[in-house]
Amino acid sequence: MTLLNDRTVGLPAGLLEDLRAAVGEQHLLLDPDLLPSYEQDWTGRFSGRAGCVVRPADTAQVAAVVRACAAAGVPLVTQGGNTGLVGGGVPAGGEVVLSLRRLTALSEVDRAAGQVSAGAGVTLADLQRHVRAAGAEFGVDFAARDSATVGGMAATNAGGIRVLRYGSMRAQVLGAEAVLADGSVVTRMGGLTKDGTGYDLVQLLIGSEGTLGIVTALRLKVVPLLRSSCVALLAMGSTQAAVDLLPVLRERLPHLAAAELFHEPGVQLVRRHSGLPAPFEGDVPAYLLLECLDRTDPSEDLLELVAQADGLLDARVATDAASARALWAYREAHTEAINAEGVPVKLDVSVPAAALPGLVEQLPTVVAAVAPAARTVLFGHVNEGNLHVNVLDAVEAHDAVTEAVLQAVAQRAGSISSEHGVGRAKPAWLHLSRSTTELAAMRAVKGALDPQGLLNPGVIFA
Ligand code: 2HG
Ligand code: ZN
Repeated sequence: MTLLNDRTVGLPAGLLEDLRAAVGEQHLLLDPDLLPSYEQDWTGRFSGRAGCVVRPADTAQVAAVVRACAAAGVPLVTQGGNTGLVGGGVPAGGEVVLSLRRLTALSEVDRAAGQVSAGAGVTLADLQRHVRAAGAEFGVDFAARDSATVGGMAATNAGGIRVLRYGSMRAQVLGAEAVLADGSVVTRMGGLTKDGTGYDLVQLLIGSEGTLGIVTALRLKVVPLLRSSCVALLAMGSTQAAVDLLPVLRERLPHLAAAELFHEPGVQLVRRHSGLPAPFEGDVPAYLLLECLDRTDPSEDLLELVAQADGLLDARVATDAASARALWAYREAHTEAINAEGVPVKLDVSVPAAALPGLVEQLPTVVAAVAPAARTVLFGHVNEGNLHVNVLDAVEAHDAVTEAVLQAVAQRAGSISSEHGVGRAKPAWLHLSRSTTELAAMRAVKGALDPQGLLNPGVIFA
């Protein structure tokens, strides 16, 4: 039976038949009741109608879908776990949504090479469980681990809480399989750590947000599994004091695995929605969460640092796994607590570390100038100068808030997107971080690899 609805009537005749042949009746979704979860991001900030959704099972089926869409001239939007925060995996209207969540193959961990192969649809949590069972660890971690997929993480060059130790997603990727815009397949899954044979196509795809090709599998580095952890939550006298501590942390804590910064407005929201008790008595100017990971107990070094840290007002050190999780909750629950309050203007920026305290101080004023009733919540990954700027009660001033914040970032030689990508949210501001020459080169690459503009149109470039 062919189910036609007002979405699919826009698709050229024959395309639905080709898509059905490519993925099978069951995995071509046309029923309007089944589509909404693919048509909206979970924050409720981006939505658009899908022409249909296809759920291929492997690279060959992805290639068949892309060939069919290319022949029909119909654009595609690739989607993983749909945890993206810039609208890069949500249709704008009428595209074929290509969900890669069924590509869940995992290879055995190659102990000799320290590598594993994963299908694009493997969630971060499943990858972590898989490699841990083999006595290894994966070098990227963040709060959306249960839903985010490795394909989406590669597409956005995801960062998270372990970047200071292991680098972002790009640093974990040693190979990939990808379907190009004409349906041809590039397979470089050999995992060579040294390979000087010309352009690095795999790395070109990382961070390209599905605009240059569709990554269907990845060859990933694994890192040692370190079971001894020590977590401390520091109440700092100021953001400046937290930033001033960075060189000391790097010098004194060789096992440092996370350094997260947040502030009182975020903690208040987290407490309101989680019921967590106040971590310290009274308001705290800046919170710094530190985690050390090692083979043997790293707590001595961390305790020593805590005892001597300049600008420290108070500290809590977790002595067991449950109390470590409790301290992490103050940081990890930020995103959900913010969303429980309403739809935020959400920006992800980075500046040189030395410029971070000035930006933290200036942003609430900059926002208030264009949205007087707004509540600004700032948190992020302090070592990378990466700040998550969430502004509540300001949706009607979305573009003005975005403009004001991103200009303040650009004035400090920062990036308008640190780890979430450009997506559909920020193409209009890309020029603040990229020169005209760079943008022209990027467009040339896009034009060469996707001349019909079929892959994620409207993402990165307006
Ligand atoms: C995090 O660090 C994520 O928790 C999400 O990058 C940030 O919700 C956000 O703004
Ligand atoms: Zn983050």
